[in-house]
Amino acid sequence: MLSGLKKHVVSKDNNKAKDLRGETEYMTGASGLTTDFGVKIADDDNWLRLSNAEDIGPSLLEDHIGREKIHRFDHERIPERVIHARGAGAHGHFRVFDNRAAKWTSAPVLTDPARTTPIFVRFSTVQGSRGSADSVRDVRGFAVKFYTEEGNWDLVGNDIPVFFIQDAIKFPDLVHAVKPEPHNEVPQAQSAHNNFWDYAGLQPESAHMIMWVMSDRGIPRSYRMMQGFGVNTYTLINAENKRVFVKFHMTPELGVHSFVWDEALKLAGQDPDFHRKDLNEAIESGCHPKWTLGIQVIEEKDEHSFDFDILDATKIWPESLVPVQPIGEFCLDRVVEEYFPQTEQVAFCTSHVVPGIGFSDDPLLQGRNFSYFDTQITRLGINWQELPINRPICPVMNHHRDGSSRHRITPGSINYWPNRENIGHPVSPLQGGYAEFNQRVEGIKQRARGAKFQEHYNQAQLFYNSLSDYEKSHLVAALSFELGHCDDHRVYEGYTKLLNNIDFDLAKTVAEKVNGVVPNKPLRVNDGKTESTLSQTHFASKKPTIATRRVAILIADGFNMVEVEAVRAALKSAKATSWIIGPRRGKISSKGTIVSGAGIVADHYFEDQRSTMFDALYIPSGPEHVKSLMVNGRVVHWIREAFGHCKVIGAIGEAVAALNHALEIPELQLSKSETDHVVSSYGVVTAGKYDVASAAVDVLKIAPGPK
Ligand code: HDD
Repeated sequence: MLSGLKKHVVSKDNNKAKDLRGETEYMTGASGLTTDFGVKIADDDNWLRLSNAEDIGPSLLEDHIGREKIHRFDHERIPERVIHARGAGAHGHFRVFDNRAAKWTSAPVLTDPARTTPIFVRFSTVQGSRGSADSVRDVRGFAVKFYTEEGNWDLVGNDIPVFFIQDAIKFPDLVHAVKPEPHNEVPQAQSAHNNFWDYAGLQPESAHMIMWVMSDRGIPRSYRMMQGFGVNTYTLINAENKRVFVKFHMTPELGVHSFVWDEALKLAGQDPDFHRKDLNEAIESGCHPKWTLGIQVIEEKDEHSFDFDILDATKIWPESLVPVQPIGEFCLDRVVEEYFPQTEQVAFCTSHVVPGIGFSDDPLLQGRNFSYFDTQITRLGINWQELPINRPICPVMNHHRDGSSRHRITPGSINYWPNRENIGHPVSPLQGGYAEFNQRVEGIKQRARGAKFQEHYNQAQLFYNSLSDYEKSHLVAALSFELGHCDDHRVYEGYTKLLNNIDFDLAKTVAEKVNGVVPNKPLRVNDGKTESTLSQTHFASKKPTIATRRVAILIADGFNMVEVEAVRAALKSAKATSWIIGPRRGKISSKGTIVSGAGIVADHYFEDQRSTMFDALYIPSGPEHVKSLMVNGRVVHWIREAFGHCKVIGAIGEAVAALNHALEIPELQLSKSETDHVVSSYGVVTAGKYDVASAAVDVLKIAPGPK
């Protein structure tokens, strides 16, 4: 139960936190309202105007206080990120386990176990605008800024280990195709439209990535339950100037879990901020999300030993060939104090690496290294690196000067190199200066990609084969949903044809659903190969825990208070959160005390929350309360919907009848007597009578499976 976290010292007072504190100004009641230039304001409600007792006259341009307020407001918005516009961030810290990575890299952030490196992480969706919903089907961004003592290192990754395209030159087309269509700006935060599937069908290199996005990975239950991947191939350089190729992996302690599709769709309307709130709720309750940082390493001599190109971002390095080696861990322990200066103004660049970490010739990474810096100039201005959230914790000294919104003051007459004072001089690699790896390169200048870059379906098939049956059925449903939203026959016919390169059954099932091209024979043989780490089930069952899971307790007047208190205590000790949902937000009387008024105050009522917002449902006993629950259509819907979304449901005594009434599933095993205690294969836990001793066990039984 998050035991690892206890060992992990919370470093709220790290160097970056101290740095940001210097910029933090608390508003207090004591000091009065002032202008931006510090003059106290006497009237903030009335524009200066000519008026008399009867008539309001014209407003005066002279009112510098009124003008300042409107000017500031008029310019509050900056361009949102062209992609990954919607995000949520948090602060934390990273530490390596030991110096095992020293054989590959000289970067102290990856090798010095005595160091704690402050980090800032921003999670995001890709397609939607800043105000779109969290739960939509999409790739999730997973960008980590390490504030190292040698400068900032940005690992700008996703929750999916591959990408849609191999070459950065295609990126604008990909983004144009997935974003809302240009003529009507529809749809928002969705890839389910003609342009995206048109593009995907004509770009078979995206096939592998499409399999991932259409799988349950595209609808994660929480940012805290996602893997993160650097995706591109980077390099590590050691003290002897030897280089290896590397891929970065981030594996969550809580396992990898997803919504079911119907849940995600509904949540987009019912609670569009679900992931953002979930992240803050967990951090504030002390359950700091944690990931292990692992690396896959390929020696230079083995670069060409695989049947895929290791610099191709549409390919994984299968873990059975190249194992992931855990080297450290990071956790998020502090929420942002204000969204805009931190989560909105944070800016990542793949080109920001520190000595000991380098790039590869991965053609996608090469283009990214140009694009990120460039986009920050549009978004934040040329001095974006001076913004508090972006500036490093180590000294910055150079001859860059001026530009819009320059903050730093650099006294002295020297702003160039070389200079007579030797100020701001380059530093040798031995003293920490960044040196590019001396790579030998030969070639012909041409627009071309290597032979292995031409193969697009092997790993798409490997991914599909590796899914469990229910994951496959979710994938089919997702593809059918998306193609079903395309009304141009060339689009859905084209994509269903392409699917037959991956798997015949997959292509046939989807094509039959969406009126696509139903194949009569496979285009390619399915070799049946699998890779266990590609299925979410691989990560879900390692350390089952209900920590941070949200449990709704449904009650009405006459509920059994003893049971509710005992279950809440058991949930609390397991670090889960429970919420009382009743017929009204207010006091609900407990069994036998309806007259005297004892009871519990409900956090919410049946209408203002929905089952989609919780991981499990619990209904205590009590004849009167169960009677009123059973005749409440909304409660019946709560139970049915939770069951349909594979949530764990617990019921005691009379409440068992409420489940029977709502679900009407004859084969569902429920307790039939006072001594009966049944855990059904559907994840429904029922008991005839409440037994305090077994409460803790029940709680553990509702640990979520690989949903
Ligand atoms: Fe990108 C943002 C991840 C390919 C160009 N990207 C952005 C963010 C993430 C990624 C997580 C949000 C960062 C934040 O929270 O501020 N991008 C990826 C991954 C890729 C990838 C994992 C494939 C391996 N990206 C990619 C390419 C290009 C870009 C090929 C351009 C050639 N990405 C951008 C961008 C963004 C961006 C336009 C928009 C906002 C920003 O950079 O800061 O420059």
